[in-house]
Amino acid sequence: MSSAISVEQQIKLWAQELGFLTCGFANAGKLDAEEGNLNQWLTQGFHGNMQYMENHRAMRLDPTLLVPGSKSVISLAFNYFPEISQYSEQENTAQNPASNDQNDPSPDGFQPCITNHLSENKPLIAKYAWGDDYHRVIKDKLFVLMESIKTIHPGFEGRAFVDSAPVMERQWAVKAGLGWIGKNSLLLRKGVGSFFFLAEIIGNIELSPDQPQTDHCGECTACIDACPTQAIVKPQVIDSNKCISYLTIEDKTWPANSEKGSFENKDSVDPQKPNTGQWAYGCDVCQDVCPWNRFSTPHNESMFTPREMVGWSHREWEEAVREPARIKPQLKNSPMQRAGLKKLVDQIQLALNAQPPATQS
Ligand code: B12
Ligand code: SF4
Ligand code: SF4
Repeated sequence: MSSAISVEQQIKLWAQELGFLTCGFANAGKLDAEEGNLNQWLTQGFHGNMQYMENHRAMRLDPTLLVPGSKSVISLAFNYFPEISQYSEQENTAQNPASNDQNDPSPDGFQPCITNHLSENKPLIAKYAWGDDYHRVIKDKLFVLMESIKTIHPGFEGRAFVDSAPVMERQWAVKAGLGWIGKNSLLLRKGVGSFFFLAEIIGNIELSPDQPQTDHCGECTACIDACPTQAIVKPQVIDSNKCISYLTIEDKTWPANSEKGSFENKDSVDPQKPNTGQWAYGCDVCQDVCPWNRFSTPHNESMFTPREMVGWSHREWEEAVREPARIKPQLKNSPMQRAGLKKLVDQIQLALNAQPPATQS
């Protein structure tokens, strides 16, 4: 390490070299301010049947219980915004920002890419899931970063996390100065948007904390207004039971109710559950409409190269539903395995049956 730069600067440099969008530091300790809100969210049942969200509550609020002896949280963001769009044949740059001024994210005149839906309804897959499983891809980079830290701090010990542990990742990202939590509850970063994963290294060295950024949502409510199922019940609060992402990824009782036997057609779907429309896996609506996402630029991570199925036509999807063996190879090393093939096939069928939303001009 060059003595001209600090340990913090050196870690940020290594993170950048590994392809992370940004990296920041926070002192490890209890997230006192979050305790009441987390308890309230769980008491209201907003976690649906994600039982794991009820577990390890003390650890979730305090990383020093998860990683004993830890002093700092190194928070990192990794871009997954793809070059192509499922909504149109054009590239994602077709979002045609009304303004490129990073200080003026005014939604006025902004053409979110969601309005470019094809008239042909094909099943939509959330962008984060188009490539190889991010858990593995990003964790490997975190391990490399930890090894680098050891070269300047031989006594360094830490653990790496990506969406895999009781860690309040967005709250730590805020503390580490990566961005602010938007009304859609996701971490947003000025000049970048929100199409990135969060990850952390929780370790035993002290690092100077970064300054939190201010909130830049302002008067905008585009995500709340656009959510197809009204799952954003108030700013920053998601009722998972209503969220398409939850239904299509996490809720193993949907769309086929295991008690009622297998899913046959859309009429057998529980009418009490929200309509997931064209979304076969995950949902990007509250990000697609966010004016800050006009600043998204494509990632250059080869492991996130989209699976062929992302570009399939309506007919190809119909064939795949009739013959799920065609889908199976597409799921190799994919985060979409989380849903399981059967649930996924049911959701693709539902999406094929869905009415495409009226194209806005
Ligand atoms: C559970 C979970 C979900 C659930 C619940 C969503 C949620 N917002 O919590 C479901 C399945 C719905 C989900 C969906 C998605 N997720 Co998710 N998810 C998680 C996970 C595992 C835990 C989040 C968590 O702790 N939730 C618990 C609640 C309590 O936390 P919270 O939302 O921040 O709640 C706060 C507010 O509700 C507030 N609050 C409560 N009551 C009140 C009252 C008032 C008045 C106020 C002001 C506030 C308030 O306080 C709470 C605590 O601070 C994280 C990974 C991690 N370990 O952090 C990924 C994570 C948040 N998900 C992620 C992604 C990418 C998604 C999707 C975009 C995927 C997709 N395209 O389909 C969607 C987006 C949906 C959305 N708008 O949130 C990324 C987000 C990256 C980013 N840029 O922010 C994460 C960080 C994973 C990762 N490592 O990258 N997810
Ligand atoms: S992911 Fe979709 S359903 Fe969930 S809050 Fe966002 S827009 Fe609503
Ligand atoms: S759409 Fe608007 S309110 Fe929602 S997160 Fe983006 S800037 Fe904030």
